[in-house]
Parts: sequence; C-alpha cells; structure tokens
Amino acid sequence: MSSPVSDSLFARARQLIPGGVNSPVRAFRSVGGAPFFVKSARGAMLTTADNRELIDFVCTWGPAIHGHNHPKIKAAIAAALEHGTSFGTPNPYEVEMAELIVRFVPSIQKVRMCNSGTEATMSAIRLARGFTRRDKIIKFSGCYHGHSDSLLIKAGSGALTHGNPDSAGVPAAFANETVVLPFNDRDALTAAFAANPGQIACVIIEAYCGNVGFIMPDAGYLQFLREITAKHGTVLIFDEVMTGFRIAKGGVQEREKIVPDLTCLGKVIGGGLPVGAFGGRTEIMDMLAPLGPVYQAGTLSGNPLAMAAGIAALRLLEDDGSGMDPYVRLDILGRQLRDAVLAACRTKGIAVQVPQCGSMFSIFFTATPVRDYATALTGDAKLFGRFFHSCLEGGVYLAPSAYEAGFLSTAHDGVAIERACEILSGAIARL
Ligand code: KE4
Repeated sequence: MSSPVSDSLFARARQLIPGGVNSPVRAFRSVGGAPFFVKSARGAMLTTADNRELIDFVCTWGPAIHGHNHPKIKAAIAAALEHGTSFGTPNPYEVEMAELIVRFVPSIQKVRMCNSGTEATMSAIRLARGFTRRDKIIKFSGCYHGHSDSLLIKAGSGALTHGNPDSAGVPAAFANETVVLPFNDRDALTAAFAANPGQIACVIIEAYCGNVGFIMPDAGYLQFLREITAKHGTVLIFDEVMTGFRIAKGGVQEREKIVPDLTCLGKVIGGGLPVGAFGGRTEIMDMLAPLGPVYQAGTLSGNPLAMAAGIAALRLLEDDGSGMDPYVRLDILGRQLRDAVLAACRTKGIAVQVPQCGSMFSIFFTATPVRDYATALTGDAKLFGRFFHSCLEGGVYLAPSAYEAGFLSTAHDGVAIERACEILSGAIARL
C-alpha cells in the first residue's frame, strides 16, 4: 500500500517525536512496516492522509463505540465549546457525568474524574494503599493498566508488543511491591495471599483482558477473586477502562454479577476526548483529598468538553435512536466477524482462536485455547503480522499487534461488516 503522504509525515515525525508516535503501539513495530496517518474519521471508517478509506476495528482503542465523529457527540462538544474550553472550577457537566456513572455502575457510590486510564488506575492503587495502610499490590501477567510505575510489571498492550513488559526506569523498590500472578489461576492467588499475610492492599484486574489479546476468565474465577480479597481485607479493583460501558452498560461487573470495591474507567466516557475516572465505595472514596489524606488532582479533570462528549456517548448507550439495544447489535456484529474468521481458517486449514464477547474480540493463530499470558504467546505473531498487512491492503485496519483486542462500533452495521468479513476471509485465504 503506497502512502507517500503518510510516509513523508512519518519521516518528519521521527525527527521530533520518539519513534514518530505519541504512543508506542501506533508504530507498527510488532507487525512491521510504517504506520499510516489519519486525517479524518466518520462512523466505521478512517480516511488516511493518502485518501485511503479503511474499515476501523481499533475504534481509537475503545472510545468510539458509536463510531467516529457521531453527530450527537459532535453537537454536544460544539454546544459546550460555545461557553469555553476549561474553567478550572466545578461545572454542571461534572455533576451530570457523575450521576450517569453512578446510575450505570451501581458499585460506584462516589466517583472522581481524571484525564486518562493511567491516572485512574494509578490513583485507585494509591487510594487502596491509603485505605488499607498496606503497600503490596497484585496484578496479572499480560494485563495492562496504563504506564504508572507500579503497574509496568509484566504489562500487556504496547509493553508486551515491544517485548519490554517490565519497563526500564522503574525502581526495583517499586517493582518489589507488585506481585504478578498468572490470570485464571486460583492456586496462585491462594499462595500469594498466604505468602503475604495482611500485606496486600489491592488486587487490580482486567476482568476481561483486552491487552494480551482478548481473554475471558474461567467460570467462577472472578467470584473466587471476590471472596479471597474480601476475606483478606484487600481492595478489589476492576480496571474497566476498556470494558466499561462496552461489554455491558454496567461493564463486566454487571455481566458477571461481581461487586468490586473500586472501578477504573476511561475511553467510552470521554466520547473520544481525554478522560479517566475511578470510583467505588464511599468509605474508600472519602479518603481522597480534600476530605481525606490520599492526594489526587488534575488541572483538566472534569473538563467541560470531555464531559459533554462523554455524557452524549453514555446517553446514546441508553437510546441511540435505532430502536435496538446497542449491546444486542454489537454482539450480533461481533459474532458475524468471529464466524467469518473461523470459517475462513477452517477452509484454509489454519489453527485459530477467536475469543469474542459483544464488540470485543481478538484473533490468535494457535490451536491452543488461550486463557492466560503464556497461552496467548503460543499465537503465531509472525503469521498475525502477515494477516494484518493483507487485511490492510484490502481495506481493513486491525489493531497493529497480536496482543491487543479488536473493537466494533454500532456504526459497523450493514455494509461495513459485510465488506470487512469478505476482506478478512480473503486475507486468510491468501496466507
Ligand atoms: P490510557 O492512559 O491509555 O488512557 O489508559 C490506560 C489503560 C488502562 N487500563 C486498560 C485496561 C487499558 O486498556 C488502558 C489503555 N489501553 C491501550 C490499548 N491497549 C491504549 C492504547 C495505547 O496505549 O496507545
């Protein structure tokens, strides 16, 4: 795919921006080749700087659940813009956003807005440490919770993609406070609590993993996790930055009927603008400044434009005017894509796993059922790279890494999903 305009932009970018990108996974390092630049997006489509139209299954890494540049979200931002971009004071949008989040996610009794998923998880961990007066935390191999020091240990997403799941620059003293366990392993959890009695401040988990590819928990695993954390007075944090409002209106916790102590949010609630949030039980949340001793702050937290966009996005999840529950529609689209890939791989004789739930999916080229970091690594990343580029040539943009989740939006309905399934099947036939 010749992209002279993107190539010249990338050459300029590499002079001034490390790797030419403002976030590593965009650099195509694990799939090879040079990234394309996008100049506009609408619905299920991206338009590149070289005027190529691509069907987008990254959806800006999750936020675009209604497709790009949805007219109602655009109108909400424009209306808010009339009154200014940022006040640095409380504003009415923040109250409406908090009321929506609390209504959608009943485990959240109080919520604090911030500006990214990283801030949300970093703050939730500090809050759990302040609340329990304990230092150690538990995370899971391959789970990615943003790039704060305590969490860049055996991390997924771009860290895993670039083979540095343990980032340089994180002091050993920090890393020593983070216990990393295999996902879906009850014995490992039991052993970790036995080895660290009364020391574990929190467990943070992507209850449905989206940063090592898409991996769902074994039946009963989340219930076991809820019980063992409650037994040890450990705060259970669900990182739903990616799954919140996407897997269900109330996220994974609604679908799995688990009540975490804290929840981290982001992506969808910003309608495409920078946002994060964390919330949960009042007795924990009230430890936050200005009420309590745990400090957390942000110049642009609760920014009126981001709040207006997020409010519009959440309201569309309640009623997008289609007459159909958006989550039913998203699951139909997700199954359509999954079934097309499975059928094409069966015909070609290629082993593949296509875990999918609603609008989240991933494609692992392996015969091994994928249930954790180790089995995710059995996927043929080189074959994925070839598949990725063949899809791109055909007009479909998948996440540029074997260790990311794919996303659908309600805008993928109809022509887009039909065309995409043809392109994906054709790419598999050519492998
Ligand atoms: P941000 O700081 O990127 O807003 O959110 C961090 C984060 C936290 N928790 C989960 C479960 C996440 O998936 C993320 C960010 N997701 C990645 C995609 N795998 C963002 C894409 C990128 O890093 O460029």
